[in-house]
Amino acid sequence: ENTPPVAAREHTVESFTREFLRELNFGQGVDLDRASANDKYLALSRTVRHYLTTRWLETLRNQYRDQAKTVAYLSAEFLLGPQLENAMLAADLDEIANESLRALGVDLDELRALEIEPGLGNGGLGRLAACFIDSLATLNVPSVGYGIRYEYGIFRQTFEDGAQVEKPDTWLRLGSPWELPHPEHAVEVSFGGHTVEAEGGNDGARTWVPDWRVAAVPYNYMVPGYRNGRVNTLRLWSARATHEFDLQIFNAGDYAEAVRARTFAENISKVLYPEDSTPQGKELRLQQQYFFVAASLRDFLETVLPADFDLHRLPDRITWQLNDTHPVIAVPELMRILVDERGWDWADAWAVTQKVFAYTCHTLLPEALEVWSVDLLGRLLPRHLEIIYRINEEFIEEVRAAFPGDELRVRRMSIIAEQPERAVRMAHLATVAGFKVNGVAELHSQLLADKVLHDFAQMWPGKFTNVTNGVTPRRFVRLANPGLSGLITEAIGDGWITDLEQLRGLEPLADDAEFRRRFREIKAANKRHFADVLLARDGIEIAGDAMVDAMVKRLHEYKRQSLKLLHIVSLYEGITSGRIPLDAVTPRTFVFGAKAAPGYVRAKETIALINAVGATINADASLQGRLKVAFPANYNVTLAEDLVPAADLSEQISLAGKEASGTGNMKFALNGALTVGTDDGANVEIRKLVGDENFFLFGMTEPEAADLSARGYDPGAYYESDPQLKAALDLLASGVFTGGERGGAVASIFASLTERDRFMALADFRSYMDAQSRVDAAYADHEAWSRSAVLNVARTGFFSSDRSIQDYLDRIWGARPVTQNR
Ligand code: 26Q
Repeated sequence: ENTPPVAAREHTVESFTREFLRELNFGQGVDLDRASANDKYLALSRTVRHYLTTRWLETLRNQYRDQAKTVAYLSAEFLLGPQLENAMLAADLDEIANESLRALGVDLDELRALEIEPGLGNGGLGRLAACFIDSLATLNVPSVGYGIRYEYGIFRQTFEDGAQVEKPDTWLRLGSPWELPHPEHAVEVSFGGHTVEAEGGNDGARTWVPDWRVAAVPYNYMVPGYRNGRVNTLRLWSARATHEFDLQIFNAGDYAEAVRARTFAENISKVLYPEDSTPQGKELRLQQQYFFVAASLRDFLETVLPADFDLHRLPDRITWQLNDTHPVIAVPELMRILVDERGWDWADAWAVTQKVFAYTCHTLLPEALEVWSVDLLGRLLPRHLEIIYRINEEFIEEVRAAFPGDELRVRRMSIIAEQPERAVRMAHLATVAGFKVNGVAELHSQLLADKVLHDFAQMWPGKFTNVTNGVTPRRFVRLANPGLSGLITEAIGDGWITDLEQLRGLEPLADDAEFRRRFREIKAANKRHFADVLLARDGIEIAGDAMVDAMVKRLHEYKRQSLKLLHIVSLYEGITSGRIPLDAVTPRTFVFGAKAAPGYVRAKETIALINAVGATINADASLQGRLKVAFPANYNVTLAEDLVPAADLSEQISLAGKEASGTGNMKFALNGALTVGTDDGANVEIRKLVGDENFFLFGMTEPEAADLSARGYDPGAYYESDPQLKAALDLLASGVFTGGERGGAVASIFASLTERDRFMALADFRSYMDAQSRVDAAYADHEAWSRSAVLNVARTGFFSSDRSIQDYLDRIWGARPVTQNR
């Protein structure tokens, strides 16, 4: 209240130029004519940041003054993507900066290209967190994101002879102008040791005697709302050795050991785990989880709340939203704080704890549900394990009371699994402690309640809800697709940027030939731009005007990149065998983007095979360039922003019932690509909104897939009975794509598809090929295709992450927007 507000920077070209040169001179210590491109990039970024700073400080002051209910989004991943453009857009500086730099003879595009994106996430879950904090700020919700500042984000993918090779992601090497470290606000996080009887005598209390500690240093990032005067905070924690750590060991005289020990502590935030579906129970991963959760809870309880705050009122002040089970250790941590540190009785602490956490589940695959062995958890967090045991005891009593005599149910529901080893089921803990549990698309939420967490939904039907995912229209339409954005704004004004349902206003224009012509022109320009990017970035040459058919997502068997590959191989087989006349083939560029978890052998084999097929097809002159396969390495947010606006066709072909939601599907539809997809995840909702005639549906439904799997799926039967499928698979197996080599990846993928395949790719092959024929036929009619494309844009405004956040507010958080002074 007493701090005088900082004067806001003036929004003029002169003022911007002055600030930029000041940053260059005083921040980088260089003159304009001697400055490197990186100097200019850093100076520009800091200049833009400073324009937002006044609002940021104001937001923080208001947050402290208002003591409004706050949402803390706890996530092990935030896949932010490039920051500069987004910050310029939010601060309304795009035009001013452009003009200022042009006058100085500085090429803004060259500087933008220098930014290394913070890749602090694996894929969908991490990108969702980034979209959500953008929408929270834009919707004026008092909120804060908490996560980990990994020194190395998701690995940089390279290809060597078509095989994935991982390189470290050194995103911090040229400086990091978007973060503000606060070592003076470091908090300590403890690990290991044992527990002893407590002094206080309150029910449930014990005392934890840890045996090592690390410091968690906060790094703050600004999260600007879209031109609404709010700038929220994302707080990422970095691990540092504590001084105590040093003293103990340095005093013992072993210098080398002391330095090694520092490294051990600082390892905690060193690297993002690149697995996203079959996580190993690695000790360092659990350290990461507790590290950021313990620091984040302390931060909120001790610095955001006033010192005299009565924690019984905690549910009025906070919801901790748990992004999957990764932060679920927060539950026993809060219990430990209330019972052991604050002296509350167990029952009081549990009553409050049950009102402050909500859990979002992002999967349906049983192998992706996190479990931690009791052995490991007890060694690293002995007190937390005791607390989990007691939570479980009381929970099991509740189950027995509700379902007397049903011991099988008790075993199924227990937080502790007994087989194959004794372990904590984090999803059960989250479901027991959370006041709400949500899935991320209608179908997913239904399957959660009916299958994955059925017993829990029977016990607490009111606890389960759905919030369908969304994506931020600022980044994925306004910034990524300036051409389309201009066309939309010209037609319906610019309100759509913060109220995406307004895109509905475009519907009548789907029937306007002139509008469609302009829409096609923009798509064509986006394709040329994407072709330029591929050439410059990867040396990949593609036709500027072929259909862009995109499948970009993590490499997973359930997502079925191999089914896409079979389509390509089948086309090639048809052409080379003379069954398909070349002039009947729609020119297509198949674009793949996919990282495989480093230890996921079959996923890596699939990558190698896609590259082998691609190399063969791309080199085959007899195709006259009609088919191309482009697999740029290291697909990331930066590349997505160039690909998505260029795409004609979006491939969303997971086995029904396996993809929780998907969010790439939304980005493509919003940019006017049509979807070829299964009845899975959010595809279901996309199709319902755009209409069957504007969507290429294929494949089994979820009940059909579940039924086939239960009856016994026999891939051999499909192989034998569909001559085209057999021909494609045989061509693959023949070794023509691999220089005669029939072993290795070829043999392995052939066997995985034809022997036993949990994801039943061959069962959907025929229907997929038929859908692709419908795609070709539809694409041939440019007018009808662009009409469908415009309708896809007009009807998918629902998939704004602003709408998702509004749903979270209404169905889960019960928090309210707090408007800033503008
Ligand atoms: C867990 C423990 C140890 C190591 C790694 C992990 C881990 C890390 C990342 C487990 C899972 C993930 C990521 C999961 C993910 O991205 N899921 C996707 O979430 C999207 C947003 O809801 C959905 O759209 C996708 O359908 C879902 O696959």
